[in-house]
Amino acid sequence: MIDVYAFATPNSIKVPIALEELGLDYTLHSINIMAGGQKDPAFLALNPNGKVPVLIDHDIGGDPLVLSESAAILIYLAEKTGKLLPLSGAPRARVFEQLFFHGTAMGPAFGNAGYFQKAAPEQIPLAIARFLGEANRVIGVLDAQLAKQKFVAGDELSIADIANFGWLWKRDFVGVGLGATPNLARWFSELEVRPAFQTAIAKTNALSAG
Ligand SMILES: N[C@@H](CCC(=O)N[C@@H](CS)C(=O)NCC(=O)O)C(=O)O
Repeated sequence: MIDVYAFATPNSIKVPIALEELGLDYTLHSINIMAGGQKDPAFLALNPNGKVPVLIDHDIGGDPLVLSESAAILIYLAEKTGKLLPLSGAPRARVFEQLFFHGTAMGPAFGNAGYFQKAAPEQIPLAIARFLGEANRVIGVLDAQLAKQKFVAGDELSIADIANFGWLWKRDFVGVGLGATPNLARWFSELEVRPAFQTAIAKTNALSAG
């Protein structure tokens, strides 16, 4: 049995997408980060960092595994199933390359671009220019990558695609479009119609509906 604590956010949705692609059963629990649910003591006991997503795997023999950090969760699920991550060598290194690029380049750029435009208590033009510029630069890098191959790390769907999809799914919050990145637009439209992605999007959106 797998439990996932999440909300309709870019980092949360990666986990249900991976679980749907992998065909694993799970139960989704809503942590309303707009109402401070991520700071409740019960949730902080699961993730002292106070952020979604968190996954609990009860079926590992002994104590359940309580895991935070979306990229770590994606790697865990890929290794548990032997799917969405090549087992060795260059193909595996390429997936990690793209996963770390996502975590260190896209994640901070998109998160800060959205924050400084939509959530910050004051408008700081330099901060907006810096992070929005970086967000657009990052999608240009991905666009060039996707001109050469079907998926971000090669010719097979991997956890690196799932990681990048989350923030692009929420690109309106960031103020980023896909009009100038046709290869990234092609990749996004191919992913979002996959049945597993459709199911995960519906289930994740429902977390914020209540
Ligand atoms: N590095 C973390 C980032 C998680 C994160 O930033 N989660 C956001 C939602 S996408 C959150 O919980 N925000 C609430 C807060 O920061 O208080 C991951 O990849 O899981």
